[in-house]
Amino acid sequence: MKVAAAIVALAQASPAWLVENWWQAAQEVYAWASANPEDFRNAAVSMGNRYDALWNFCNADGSDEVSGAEFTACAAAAANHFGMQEGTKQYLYDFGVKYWDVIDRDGSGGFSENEFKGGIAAFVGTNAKVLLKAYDSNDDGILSGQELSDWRAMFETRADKFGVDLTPEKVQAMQAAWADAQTDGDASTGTLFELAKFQLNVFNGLLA
Ligand SMILES: [Ca+2]
Ligand SMILES: [Ca+2]
Ligand SMILES: [Ca+2]
Repeated sequence: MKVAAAIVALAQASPAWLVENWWQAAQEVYAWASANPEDFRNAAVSMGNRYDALWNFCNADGSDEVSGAEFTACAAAAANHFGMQEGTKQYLYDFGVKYWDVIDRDGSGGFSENEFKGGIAAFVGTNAKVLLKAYDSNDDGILSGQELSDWRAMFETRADKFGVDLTPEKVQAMQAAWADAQTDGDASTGTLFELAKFQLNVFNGLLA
């Protein structure tokens, strides 16, 4: 399932650029979520049941929390499942560790389903911000026109490099994920929220 890795593989994929911008984006998402908890919660909740496959994937024992051990195992399994590279597969895990206390709001030592959703929303939100940093050349906060073409071209290059066979079924599934992610009714643009939702759709689709 290297297709997901190729989607989040980023333009200026020099490790230093990615590390710097990814963690900066994570901080920006955190700062925004802290300042606007209601808006963040609404955005996270509006993604509905698109978390379910990830939740089931991580919640190995089917209890009402993802424990620390389950999360650690799940981050490693996701890295393999999605074909993440060594350099990038650490992100999900490091993100969980670094923001553990923020995500585990009630301090129970595990993630409830709602806490988990908040954490995943922040994670795909961070990836979406990095995509904007990489491709939003006119700096208007959305991807459109040539920017989307550039992203797509980079995706195809990376997919090819990772040995992903972009079958018509996969392309169709991604187009459906993109269409489903639209909240402004305009599939020719990708807002921050749409980019986040698109990734969640892809992850969910690959696991379902
Ligand atoms: Ca908790
Ligand atoms: Ca733009
Ligand atoms: Ca749009």
